[in-house]
Amino acid sequence: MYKEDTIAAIATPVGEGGVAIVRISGPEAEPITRQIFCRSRGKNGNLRSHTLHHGTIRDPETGVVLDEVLLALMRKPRSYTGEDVAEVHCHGGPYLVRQVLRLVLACGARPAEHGEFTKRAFLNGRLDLVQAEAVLDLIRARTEGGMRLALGQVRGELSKWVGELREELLDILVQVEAAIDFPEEEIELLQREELRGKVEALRQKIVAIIASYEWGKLFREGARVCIAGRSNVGKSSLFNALLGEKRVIVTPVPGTTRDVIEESINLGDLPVVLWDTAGIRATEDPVERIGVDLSLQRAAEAEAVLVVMDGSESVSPEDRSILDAVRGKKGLIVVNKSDLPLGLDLNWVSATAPEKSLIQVSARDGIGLDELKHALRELLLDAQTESPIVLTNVRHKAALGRAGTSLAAAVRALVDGFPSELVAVDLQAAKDGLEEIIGVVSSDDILERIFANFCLGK
Ligand SMILES: Nc1nc2c(ncn2[C@@H]2O[C@H](COP(=O)(O)OP(=O)(O)OP(=O)(O)O)[C@@H](O)[C@H]2O)c(=O)[nH]1
Ligand SMILES: [Mg+2]
Repeated sequence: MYKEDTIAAIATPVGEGGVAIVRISGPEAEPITRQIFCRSRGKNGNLRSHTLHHGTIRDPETGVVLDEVLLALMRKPRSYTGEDVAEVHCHGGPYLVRQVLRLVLACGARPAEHGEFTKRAFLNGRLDLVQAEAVLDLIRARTEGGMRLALGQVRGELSKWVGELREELLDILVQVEAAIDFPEEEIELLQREELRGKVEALRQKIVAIIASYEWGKLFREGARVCIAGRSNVGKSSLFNALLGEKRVIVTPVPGTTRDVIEESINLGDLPVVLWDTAGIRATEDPVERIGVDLSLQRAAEAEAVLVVMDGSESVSPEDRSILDAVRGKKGLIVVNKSDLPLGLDLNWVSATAPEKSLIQVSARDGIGLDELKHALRELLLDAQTESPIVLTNVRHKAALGRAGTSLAAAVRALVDGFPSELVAVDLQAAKDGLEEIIGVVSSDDILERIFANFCLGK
């Protein structure tokens, strides 16, 4: 499984802070700590587990005191990793905490690899694979929504669901395998029909959860929204207004924005990655032309586009070509400069892009922005049904996809009257897919890949 050595890392972010934590895990965690820690009252004696001890860290070689610290000792198995864990809470100076770590390593610990603490927690059965991965999502969550989803998975909601599905599948598998072991009990027609119903019901459940992935992904990674339109209509002004700060340059000169600028905003609990782009127009300038190509490319990639039009001017050929380019794409028409007299034929716009709602705003005066944000959120979450269990991880989605495909094959084998052995093979494959998710079966390289994404000290 893994080498039972003792690992250590700084568990808090680099930089100055109130406290910084050096985390140590493994059989030598306590002996190493005892070499460098000195309890403030008397001798170290029996350091109680799951208790904070006040004292100093000193270099055992020179006797020099490095810092005044709190030490938390958590003896196995009730610790994050399931091994003996010690955490030294020292003052949060980057130099200081590195010195403490240096001492710990000098006393025999090895620097931990990315995610190694969480990997050990998994290998020791403290967490299953879904929960371990969700720890990473929790750390990375940027909004309430993302955090809620991750926390649900850390607590094991998805694992429980997959576990129940696996149990149901095992029940079915037992029936099918009985028919293999006792050929005279080859599955009866009636039983086949009953089994088919059960397998199909399982498959439906999986399909429904796979559909929740898109929804979960929006919350985890943020929805990508591209602001597009011809030059000078106020795209950058709108970008700044939505952001609430003067992030990009705004000028009356057409062709101000040349590159794609990216920033994050939250629409309630939904994180959004917002792109400001170069105005789309025919241009001889090679730099600007690259920008224009990029705008169109990003508009195609995004989950939704905000097509900005200048409400004070009539429709131009560029406006037409942009509306054409994003036809069929999820989006809104943002008619900007509502503080100026209306010069745009709104009826024409609605008739030309009937699938996109039209919203009038003034980026300059901040009018209509709340309505725009509300409509954008609705649009992004449209048709994405909230399900009790939400998939957020592409690995889980792929494994469930494989399980679903195998179940579909099993249904077909049952309908076509194939021998029980063949039905069992498909069911077994579906079971493997489910077990891969929670890590009942997992290969080393899958684990490597998963934990490499973690930070050091986690
Ligand atoms: N009156 C009025 N002027 C606006 C509004 N929004 C933007 N403008 C003006 O329109 C001009 C162009 O604004 P930008 O935000 O730079 O437009 P853009 O679409 O990003 O332009 P490019 O980057 O060149 O494609 C500037 O002079 C802005 O001050 C608005 O709501 N009302
Ligand atoms: Mg601009």
